[in-house]
Amino acid sequence: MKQYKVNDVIIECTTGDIAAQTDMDAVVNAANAQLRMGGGVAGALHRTAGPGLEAECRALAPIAPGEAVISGAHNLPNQYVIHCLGPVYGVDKPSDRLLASCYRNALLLADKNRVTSIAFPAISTGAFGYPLEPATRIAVNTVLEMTESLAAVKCIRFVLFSKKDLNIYESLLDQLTSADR
Ligand code: AR6
Repeated sequence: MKQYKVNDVIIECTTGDIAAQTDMDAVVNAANAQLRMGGGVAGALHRTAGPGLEAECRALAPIAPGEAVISGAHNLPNQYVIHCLGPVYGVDKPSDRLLASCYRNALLLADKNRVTSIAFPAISTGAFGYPLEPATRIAVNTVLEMTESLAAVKCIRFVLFSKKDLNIYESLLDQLTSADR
């Protein structure tokens, strides 16, 4: 797995399943507003977590685009799930700011809860239609900016579904962090 170190935070990229990140304190859900099961990332996380996750989430819903809330992880191999509602591309505007808020708010919430490691999927790039390249630039730039102010979070992992998506993340991180390595 490729790793980058920025401001004492390790940033990693890998392909895989967000529901199988056994070494991470927290995983991020690309949620729907009602924090229900759904497909994609939300389906994978809720299926593995079991019905207790939906039950806990009832009191936290609904959330608005750009927001993040935290719950327990139930049967997932983590301590917490941080649920973010990404923007529906071209519908929830400004989509770029709302997507950046997801990453920022998720990291602020993680740090507040003393999470040391957190895994993100590519929020909004599936059912919500955000093109992967601009979404990657927002994800990576926001995470890089946030490394300056994080106290507890020491490892941030991007979990991508395909090798093609991974290559887009890695080439951007290569480009943006070359001065740090
Ligand atoms: N692990 C990692 N990445 C995944 C996984 C997985 N198990 N499954 C899909 N991806 P999406 P969104 C990738 O649709 O666009 C849901 O139904 C996928 O290839 O999960 O924010 C919710 O209920 C894509 O690149 O999230 C919401 O209604 C990325 O994860 C809505 O979809 C995000 O795809 C949220 O849509």
